[in-house]
Amino acid sequence: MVSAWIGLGSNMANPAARISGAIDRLGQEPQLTLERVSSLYRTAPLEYLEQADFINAVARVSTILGAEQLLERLVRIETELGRTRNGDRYGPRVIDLDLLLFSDEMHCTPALTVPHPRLHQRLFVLAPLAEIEGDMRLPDGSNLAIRVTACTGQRVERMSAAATTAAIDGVTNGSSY
Ligand code: A4P
Ligand code: MG
Repeated sequence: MVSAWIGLGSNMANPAARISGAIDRLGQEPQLTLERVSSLYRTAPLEYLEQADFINAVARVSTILGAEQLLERLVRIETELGRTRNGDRYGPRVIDLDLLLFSDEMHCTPALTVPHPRLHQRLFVLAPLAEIEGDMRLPDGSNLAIRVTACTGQRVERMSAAATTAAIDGVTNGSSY
């Protein structure tokens, strides 16, 4: 069994409900055990800025699958949950499941790069990861807590349990969702 960390993101069609549904779906996947899940975070878009805020979260699973098998499962679950790949790279998406870390492996093939290549500079990933893992050491030897403090100017808001429930139920306080 190894531990793996999955980043979840959505900014279309009730993203909080999408993330919550994807977490439930991960919990049902054979050969995977869902171990920890972060809060949901409302985050400003990075890369392609002209799009709605995202909801992001991170989950830790344990699995007997290999890294590439796990990625195949994630892609299958994305498709099942309505992801299509005809939009812009980095553009709006119904659900994105990224394999952030697979044990402490460093792995780079055309199909899969772990750690996820943009993990280190993205607070929307680092903040929920730090919530569930504290100051873990990343496979390159860097310290997660230090990486978090190095990410400045990125709007990332942890949602309370009440705000999460309201967002899942579609009560959004006038936001753009
Ligand atoms: N791939 C290689 N390594 C991995 C990995 N570790 N995890 C390959 C997942 N996929 C990996 O992915 C493109 C290709 O990367 C796949 O063929 C896969 O085999 P994709 O999911 O089809 O496309 P994508 O999601 O558009 O690309 P990517 O690279 O995952 O995009 P990002 O980097 O996730 O950026 N702003 C905020 N606030 N929150 C967000 O969640 N997300 C993005 C998307 C941009 N801005 C954002 C957010
Ligand atoms: Mg992706």
